[in-house]
Amino acid sequence: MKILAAIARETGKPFSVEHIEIEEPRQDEILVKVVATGVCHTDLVVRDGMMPTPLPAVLGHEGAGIVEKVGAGISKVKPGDHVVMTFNSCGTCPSCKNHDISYCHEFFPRNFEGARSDGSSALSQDGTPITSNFFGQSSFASYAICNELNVVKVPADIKLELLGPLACGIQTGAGSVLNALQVSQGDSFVVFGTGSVGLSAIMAASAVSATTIIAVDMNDDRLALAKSLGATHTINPSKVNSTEEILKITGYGAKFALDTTGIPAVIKGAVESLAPKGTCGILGASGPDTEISFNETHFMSGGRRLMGIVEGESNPDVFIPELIRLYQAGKFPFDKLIKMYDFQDINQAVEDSESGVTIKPVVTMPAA
Ligand code: CXF
Ligand code: ZN
Repeated sequence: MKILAAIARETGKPFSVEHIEIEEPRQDEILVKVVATGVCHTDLVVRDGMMPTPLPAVLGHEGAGIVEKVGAGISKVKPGDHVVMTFNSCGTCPSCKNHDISYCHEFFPRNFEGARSDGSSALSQDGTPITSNFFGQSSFASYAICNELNVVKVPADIKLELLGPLACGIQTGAGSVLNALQVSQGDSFVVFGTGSVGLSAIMAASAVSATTIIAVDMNDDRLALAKSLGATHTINPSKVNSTEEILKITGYGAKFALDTTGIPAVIKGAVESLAPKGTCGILGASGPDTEISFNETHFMSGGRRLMGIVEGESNPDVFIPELIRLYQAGKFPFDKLIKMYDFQDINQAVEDSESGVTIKPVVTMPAA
């Protein structure tokens, strides 16, 4: 079948919207008519050649759409179901067996290799294969093929266009708070970086009534937005020393910190801002050679902890519907982060995301 897709053809260059071909779904695959897809920082990292995903590629990994067709072996969803497509996993390794699927032992090949596990591609143009199956979906396209492990059924009574970002960026921020760090009522929590992940973390901390929620960012407009979404305090580290401020606000330091930037100096500050027995989560994808350091005595003597977090340690079949319920209850207004763009304008969406004009761009497919 012919589909419309945004192709990353050359490193660092804009996407090119073209017609290509998609195969029929195999017996263990699901064909989804894509309605909208969020743009995530990871799509841009891959476009920029910082991961070994081969180009030309159809990227996109926050897809939302309607099931069009299923292979004979599919029972989880049926044509007509509303779904989002999340990260892929193998389903059989020790992590997957233990429901820790974001730590799938095959996370990298299943999400970044850009092919089915047998090496084949579901996408081609004039007979030449194009990298497909990015995060088990490649959803910058009018149709995408996914599988039972990364498809999540969502209710049909909520605007589907909004839901794609729940499948990566928003579940990463909210899940880091609710699943990984397990921030709860009365806790103090500080987040470094107020992009879509950081702001989702703030909304989640607010939803569970953390008492002190501190947002740290150099951008005053973002700090104002963070406040409107539940931050109790904001700090601009270009104006004041953030560690000193956090110690002043909390007394002993924060019980929980979350770095969303992946910047070593920021992570150092996040660890230094922890109270004794406090935990710092890190989730930024900063490239394969980045190393971090912090003071050994301070870290050890306070029993402090550092935790790597992928995809908010989410079990998406459970967590995404939970986030939708919180949204419907008015406790998780993630729609405030989203701006919609026509699919044809995907490069404008990317530009606005990179300049900070838009927090979470979502590209919507033409109706026909
Ligand atoms: C990524 C972030 C870096 C680690 C792998 C998962 N998440 C999606 O954008
Ligand atoms: Zn992502």
